Amino acid sequence: MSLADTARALGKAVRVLGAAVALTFGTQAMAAAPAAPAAAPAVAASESPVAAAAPVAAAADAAPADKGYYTPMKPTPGKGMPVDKGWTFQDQYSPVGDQALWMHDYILMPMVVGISVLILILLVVVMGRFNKRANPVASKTSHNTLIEVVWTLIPVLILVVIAVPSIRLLAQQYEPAPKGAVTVKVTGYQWYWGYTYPDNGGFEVVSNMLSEEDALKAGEPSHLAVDNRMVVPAGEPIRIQTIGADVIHSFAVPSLWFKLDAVPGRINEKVLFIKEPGVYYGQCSELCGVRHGYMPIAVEALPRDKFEAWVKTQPGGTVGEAAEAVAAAPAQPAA
Ligand SMILES: [Cu+2]
Repeated sequence: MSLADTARALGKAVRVLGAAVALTFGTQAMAAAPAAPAAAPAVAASESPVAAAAPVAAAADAAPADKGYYTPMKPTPGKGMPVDKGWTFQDQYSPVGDQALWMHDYILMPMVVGISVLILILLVVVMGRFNKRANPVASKTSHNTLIEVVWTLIPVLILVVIAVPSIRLLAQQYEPAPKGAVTVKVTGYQWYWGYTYPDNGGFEVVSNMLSEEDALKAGEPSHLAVDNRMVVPAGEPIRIQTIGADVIHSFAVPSLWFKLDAVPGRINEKVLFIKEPGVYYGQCSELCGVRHGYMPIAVEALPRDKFEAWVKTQPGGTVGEAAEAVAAAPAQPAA
């Protein structure tokens, strides 16, 4: 056992003893049910402190959940944000993004490059072999059935090959969120975002861009960091609804392959699935006025328990039965 392990074990043993004392004197602060069985092994804490401490530590962590707790997550450099000298898509953190990026990398780009090179070669050949100098007497050929069939069929086949993954991807993006999914209503304002949680008490989070100075101080990318993020659970489908309060905005997060216009007078809806916890940045992507470039988006995906703890920190924030049903439901399969 290293020195650090010993210190940690000692710390936990102290916590176990503290819990035992609290129970003895009937302190109500402790969550009684999970802590009670843990109190018994407290006597043996000096012998096997790690094993005995585990349930108590869990109880201690769970205790403040009733009032909720939240510490903004530090973004991971290069994840969910643009990178220096980046020239292609950002890494993807949603199943739709994985499939779309695969289609771009393995279907579209090879075809585009192949066709461009083929056409370039054909052009050069035609310029060299069929110019006026090489053919003083012009050919009178006007039809060639074989060539005409070939140059009709090949493009048709190419389009069919593109159509299959393309339509599959499109259909996947139109799949509605399952019943009971967390709903976030995203409202675009001139020039900031509002995130309303109708299933969790109806509170609205108003999100404004941080100044460059404040963003860098917080260790976040400037012009992308915000004061209040849109917090959502990771690993489950989320129902995003967008609307514009004044003009058309567009809610777009490149690393989640998500873009949905926010139009005044109508609600647009699309499912968002974030594979893992993290901070993902985006921007308004519809020219909406003078400060269009200064209304960034920051989405923070958290494990469900931490998301619920965040909800409880919000004014009137509740975690209802609908939210529990989603947690129990099987997650959307990765494509
Ligand atoms: Cu906008």
